[in-house]
Order: sequence, then C-alpha cells, then structure tokens
Amino acid sequence: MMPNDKLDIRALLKGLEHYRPRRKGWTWRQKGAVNLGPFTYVEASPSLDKSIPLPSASNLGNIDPQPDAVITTEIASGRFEDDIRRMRMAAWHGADHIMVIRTAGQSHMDGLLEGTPQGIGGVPITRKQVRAQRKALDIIEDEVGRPINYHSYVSGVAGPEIAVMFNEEGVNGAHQDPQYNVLYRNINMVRSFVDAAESKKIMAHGNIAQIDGAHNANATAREAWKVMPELLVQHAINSRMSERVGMRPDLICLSTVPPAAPPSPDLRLNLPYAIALRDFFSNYKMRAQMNTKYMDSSTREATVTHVLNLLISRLTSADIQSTITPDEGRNVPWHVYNIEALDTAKQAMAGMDGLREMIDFKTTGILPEAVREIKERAILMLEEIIAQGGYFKAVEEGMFVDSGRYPERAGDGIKREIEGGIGNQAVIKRSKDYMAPVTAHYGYNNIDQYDPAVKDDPAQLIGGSTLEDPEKIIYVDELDFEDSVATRLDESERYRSTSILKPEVQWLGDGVVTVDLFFAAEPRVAEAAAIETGRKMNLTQVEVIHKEVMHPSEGTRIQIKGTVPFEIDTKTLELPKIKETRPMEEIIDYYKDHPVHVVAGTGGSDEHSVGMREILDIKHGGIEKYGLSYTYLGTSVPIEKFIDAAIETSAKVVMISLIISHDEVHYRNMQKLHDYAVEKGVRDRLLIIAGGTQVTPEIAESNGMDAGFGRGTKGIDVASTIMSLLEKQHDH
Ligand code: Z97
Repeated sequence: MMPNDKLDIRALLKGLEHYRPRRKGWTWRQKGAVNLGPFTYVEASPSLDKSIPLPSASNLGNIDPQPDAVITTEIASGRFEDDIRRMRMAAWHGADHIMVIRTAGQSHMDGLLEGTPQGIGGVPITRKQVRAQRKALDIIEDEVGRPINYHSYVSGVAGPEIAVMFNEEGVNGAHQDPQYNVLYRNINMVRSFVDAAESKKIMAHGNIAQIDGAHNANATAREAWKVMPELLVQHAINSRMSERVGMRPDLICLSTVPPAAPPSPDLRLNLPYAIALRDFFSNYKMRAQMNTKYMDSSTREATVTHVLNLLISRLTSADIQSTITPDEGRNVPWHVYNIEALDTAKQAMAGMDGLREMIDFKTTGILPEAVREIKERAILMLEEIIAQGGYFKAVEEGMFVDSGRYPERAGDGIKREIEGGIGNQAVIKRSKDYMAPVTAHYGYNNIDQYDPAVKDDPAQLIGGSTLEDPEKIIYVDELDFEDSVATRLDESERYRSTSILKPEVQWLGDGVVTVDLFFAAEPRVAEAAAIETGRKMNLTQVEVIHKEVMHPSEGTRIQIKGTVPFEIDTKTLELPKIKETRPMEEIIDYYKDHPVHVVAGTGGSDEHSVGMREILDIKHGGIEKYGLSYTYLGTSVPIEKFIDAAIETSAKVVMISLIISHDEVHYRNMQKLHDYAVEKGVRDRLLIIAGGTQVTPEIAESNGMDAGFGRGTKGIDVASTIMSLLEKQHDH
C-alpha cells in the first residue's frame, strides 16, 4: 500500500470467501523507553513506520511518540465500507484497537446475520463485513508497522454464535459480560450466564481479549459516582467467572470509566476509585474509557473531561486507553471526531509521560481513606449478595444500578426475575450421551463413548472443527441484494472513480457540512435563526447539533449541520502552487556553514514596515531565527541606498518591501532596483528580493527580481528560498 493510494474497497471485497485471518488473538504493544529527537519517553512503545504526528510536532522534527497503552477508537457509521477508510486514518493517528460498536442494538439480534446490510446508528455484525474489515486491517497494519486489534461485542442470545464467528474470523477482542444482557437487555439471567460460559470458552480458545460491561452501571445510574462499590462487584463477578472458564488473566480487561466528571470535583472522586480498582484486580488488565455520561454536545467540554480521565490513567495505569468522542453525546460518529479523540489521547499521554516517576500518593489523609472506604463498601455488598442466596437473588432484589451509595439504597435498582426475560426456559440440560466434536466447548461432553483418547481435544474426531479447520466454514456472501455493499458502492461510485468530490463527514460524498455561527440573540431566537441561515446557504436537512449561551441576552453560539446540494469537479480547480520550503533544521545547518548578510527596508515612499520587520526579527520566526544577519535600513529608503548599503556591508541579499501599489509604483521600484544594481556592476553577486501584499513571485520575477513574496509569507519561506537560490548560484 502506498501512502498516496486510496484503499480500493472493491478490490478488498474480491475473494473474501478465500480470506483467512493471519493470526488469532490479542496483541499488546511493545513497551519500553524510546528516544525521539531530543527527548526520552519512558512510558512508550516503538514509533510507527507511517503516521501523522500531532500538528505542532512540525516544530520538533515531526516526532510522533506512541504511548505504551493500546489506543482504541470506536468506528461504526452504519456502512462498514466507509468505516474501513476511517480505520486507516485512525491507525495513522495511533489507534491499534478498532472497535466496531454502536452495533444497532446487536444484543437484540437472536441469530447471526449474513451479508452487508446497512445499519442505523451502527453496523449489524456479519461475517462478510468482519472479514472485509479484518482483511483491510491486515493491509493497514503492514502499512503502519504495528499489529491492530479488531473488536466488537459478544452479547445477546446470539452471543455464543457470534463468539464462534469471531474466533473463526480472527477478531482480536470483544465485550462479553452476562450482567450486561441481564441488566440492560432484559435477557434471562440463567440463559445469559450459560451463554457467557460458552462464549468465554470460545473466546479463550482464540485468545480473544475480553472487556466487561461494568461501566454501563455508571452510565445508567442517576448519580454515577454513587455506584462505585457496585462497579467493583460487577468487575469481580465477570472476571472471576472468566478465569474459572479458562480465560488467561492477561486477556481479561476491566472496563473502567472514571464515574464523575467536572463540574463535580473529578479527581477527588475518581482517583480513589481508580486506585481501589487496581488494588483489587491487579491480576487483570485495565481498559480505561472516558466518561460519556456527563457529556453534552460540546467538543471542548468533552475534551477536557477526556484529558482529566487520561490524567487518572497516567496516575494509575491503563493497558488499553479508549478514546470515545463527543459523538456519544450528540450521535454524530464522524471521521474527524475519531481522529481528534485519538490525538487527544496521544497528546495527553505524551505530555504526562513519566508522571509516576516524579510523584507519590500520600499514605495518610483523604486519599487512602477514600480508597479503603470504596473497597469496604464493595466487600459488604458482595457479602450481602452471598447472604441473599447469590447473584440471581440479588438481581431479583434490585441490588444493581441502584443510585444509593452502598450500603445506602435508593430503591431504584434494576430488577429482573429469574424466570423472566428473553430466552427464559431456553436452557436445556444436556442428555447423558450428549457429544459435540468441539474442543472449545463448555461443560459436559460425553467423548468417552467415542474415543477417550481425544477427551482434551474432541475436535480431533472430525479432523478439527471450524475453529481449527477454516475450510469447514460455510461462507454466505449476500442474502439481500438491495441492502448490500454492492448497491451502495454503485451509488457512490462517482465519488470514488471520477474527478467529482463532495464534502463528507462519515460516508463517501455524503455532502454533510457543519457551520459555526454566533447570533447576538437569546438561544431560542438564535436556534431558529441558525436553521434559517442554513436554508439560505442552500443546505438541506439542517439540524442544530450544538448550542451554547455566551450570555442570556448578548448572544448564543450555534453549530448546525446540513447537506450541500452541489458537487465539486476537481478538474476545474486551480491548485495553489506547492511551496518548496525546506525543513527548519536543514536551513539552520546551511546558514551555519554559509553566513549570509541581508540589507532590508521599505522602498520608495513606503512607510509600512511591520510586515518586513516580522520577516526579519527572530521573535515571530523571521530570517534571524535561521542564522541570517541583517542591516535594517528603515522606511522610505531611496532605491539607490539599498545597493550602496549592500556593497558597504558585503551583503549577499537585498530585501525590499513594497506595499504601496497605486500607479504600479511597486513594479517600477523593482525595476529601478535591478537597473541600479546592474549599473553598479553588482547585480550578479546580489540576490534581490521584493515582498509586499500585492507582490507575487511572477510580478517580481518579471520586474528583475530574483524572488517575490506576497501575503502570508513567513521568515522560513524567505530563508528557504535564499538558500535554494544561493545553492543554484553555487552550482552554476
Ligand atoms: C464501550 N463505549 O466501549 P448492544 N456488551 C457489553 C457492552 O458494554 C455493550 C454491549 C454489549 C462503550 C460501548 C456501551 N456498551 C457502548 C458488555 C455496550 C452492546 O449492541 O448495544 O445491545 O450491546 O464499552
């Protein structure tokens, strides 16, 4: 894959029936100290072969430090084929855990779907799209030079079937927690736990990492910070069960979310919780996710909460760092927000690298006291659950997702009946002669009746089940030819293979744009005005996606989204010239060995000196920064003086600023400068450069100048051009 080539989705979909995953199981990052440019990172992993560094890394030699934690992004726009493009962008920004979530209520599906139906608010998981995405990730991981973990959910009554398909297809991680089914999806609890045992066994066989669902309690509870003791209990139930079924502890990941968010006193609540959790569950891994409960539609606010959550991760630990986007708050899973959240994590984690080497937690006072209290409350809750007769009884009693801080009870917990819910009575005891030739199978299996020798590996009876022998998998391509990827690709083909472009937020050429507006009006008026503005801008499907009062009467900020009715033909575009600015280090090195003096001033009767000074002075990155020295001649400098001063100071370069352009006086002054240098016999050994708001390189060059610079020029552009011109002179 070449960086300049787009992923070819059609090519990717070819031969999927023959695709086999090249590995099974989860991959952790390589951890250790890394030296990059002038810095050493201690909580780091090796750099990528290809990546996009943070924007300001351009000042630091484009270093792109990668933290030690696996970094997650959640992608599921409803069209898996568009998600693949986003996965590639995400990987270049540092993601190595791609979660296909928002799966359109996957827990409600009672069997495996096939084909590639389009989802609403997510992608319905099917073998074909899983295969296509895993295949794409193989290409992407080769490109960035780091394994990428692919992940989705094993939940609902189809859970075990999904687990089988995930193992077969090389899915690397999955959410699995029977408590999620029971509490949030009202699936019968007996069924959920039996399904979980089977699912976990299959996941363990494929070394699929597991993330639990405890955090959903704080996302659901009315007052999230009060359910901390329960969160520990939920983690305990799922992780102990998983280990007993046979999962490796290093693949059991606790889904932890700091339950509080500002304006609550975030760290005072979240830090003791994070420490208590890690004390109790030190055998397992931590999947840290950001708080989404106390999140609105403000990307700014979400980012601050995210960074505080990242601080907790750095102060304690995170093996997987999630990067949810404000999408959760406003339901807009767009490309840019995935990438921004990834950059937020990468930036904050690099910024806080080595924090724990510099600080210690206090061993007395509010922190250890709060840690101990959370643990005590959790243990008391577990004890009560045992006294009640176990988990099922406790759920019947409404012990979970109660907004009271245990042992306080608010009486609003979720109650489920042991004989209730979806799939009630659907668990059947295996008969005496039950036998399945499947190694990754939980529970009673009467192999002895066939061959006691393969007791530990019953799949041998059939030469391997689909988990060992992929040739036995029956691949169904499509069942619905209308609702399928082929139809969607045909519809958007013009944006793939012609010169036509349309703006996009999540699907190829979806035409969606956002507009940021401010109105000097109260929110209700501003909102209506914003929608009207969108209409007048010829947008369709205009919606307000964010609204923030700046002052109740002085004004309101509004963000709208809408769809543009037009397309852009790239053939008709006039592309800006490529600026050939050399890298900063190269320029600085050059002038160290080739000292250059410049004389500069504003020419003729021009008094506008600010622009010129900015190009010269070190403060805002003028040429001085790159090692050139200069003599500033002042304003309204007579043209002759530029050349005389250059001769006197042995300058190699003359820089003239010409802002005034009426009667084309700037052209004439350029010509005059050139002519005078010729007359003095020094034109050959001088570079003469003109700058100004109306100057273009073409105008300057056609009026005898060696180079010309217009609006937006920076010192580095001038320093770089002088360097190139001097090199060229030298070559001749
Ligand atoms: C996360 N951002 O990363 P359905 N099983 C478990 C879950 O936690 C979830 C589902 C299944 C979040 C993802 C919340 N988690 C969102 C243990 C959902 C999904 O397809 O919505 O029915 O189930 O954890």
